[in-house]
Amino acid sequence: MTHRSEVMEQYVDSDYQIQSIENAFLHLEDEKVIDALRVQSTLRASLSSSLRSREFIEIPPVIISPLTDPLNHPVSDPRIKCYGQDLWLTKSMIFHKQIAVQSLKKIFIMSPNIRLETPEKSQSGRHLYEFTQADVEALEWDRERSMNLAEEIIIEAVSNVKKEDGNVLSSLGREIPDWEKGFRRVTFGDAEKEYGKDFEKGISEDSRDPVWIVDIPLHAREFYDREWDDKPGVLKDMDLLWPEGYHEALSGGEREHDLKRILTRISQKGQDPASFSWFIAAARKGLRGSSGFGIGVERFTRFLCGLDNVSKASAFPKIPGRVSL
Ligand code: ASN
Repeated sequence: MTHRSEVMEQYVDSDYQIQSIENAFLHLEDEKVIDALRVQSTLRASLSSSLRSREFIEIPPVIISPLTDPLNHPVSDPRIKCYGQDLWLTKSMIFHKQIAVQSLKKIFIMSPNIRLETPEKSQSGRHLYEFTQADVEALEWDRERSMNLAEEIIIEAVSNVKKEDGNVLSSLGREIPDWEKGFRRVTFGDAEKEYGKDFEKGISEDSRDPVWIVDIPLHAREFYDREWDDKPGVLKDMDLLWPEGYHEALSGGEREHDLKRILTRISQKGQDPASFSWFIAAARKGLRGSSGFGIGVERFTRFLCGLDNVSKASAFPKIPGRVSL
């Protein structure tokens, strides 16, 4: 029997930059990185205990699957062919969440995601091509309940980090105010009218508290978020923006679960239903509605610590366009 390894080549022609091994080790000696990882450890524990205390069950992450998030922006999709199946690295567990809540009802996953973003994203300070999201989903919850839960667990996490890592935050010169529940909400339409296309940056920079962006139009999102019955073309979804210019904190929404509507939405996006055959089979069997969200753990850490770059919130940061450990 012969063993053949399949090499997946992505961005082989791009102008990538090889990070030296010395730099990778120096990164782990950087005091800011050490502080950030300490804070992140408290953050993970807090998110997990907030969710567990509300009877959410943690399920293990899925790393490779025939089913993953199509996402609404171009990323390169590495595929592994094995056991006669095409498997993709997980970009998000959105469909697995929808399927798992049918029986588990309230779940969360500390989910590693791989998104091979274009190398230009290396300059954003906000992108890692391997990151973790705290991904949450609840059966028969509407968007309102998910937003309420997100506010509670975020406020609890900030308070726990201040309590347990107050000295770390002071050494970083970081002060975070105490927020009240009921974060401000702006519709996607109003945000765009006021700030133009790059409203995420404008709103985040102008705010001192987190801000919700709600009702994102269909063209700007994937097919799985549910459309309002009385507002066609507008989705029952939301993003949360961190204040002080730290951009996106989370994204989520109410999910489409009706087979006919799922098929229509896939075709509106010009996508191939064959890519989602496992999810379509689940919808054919019958899905109940759910809602949820995913919080970027490294971006949350970046905000908490006031870091200039999200790479400092990772022990082995994967920056698009760079090779690293
Ligand atoms: N986790 C997100 C959600 O729950 C989806 C994503 O990461 N694309 O909506």
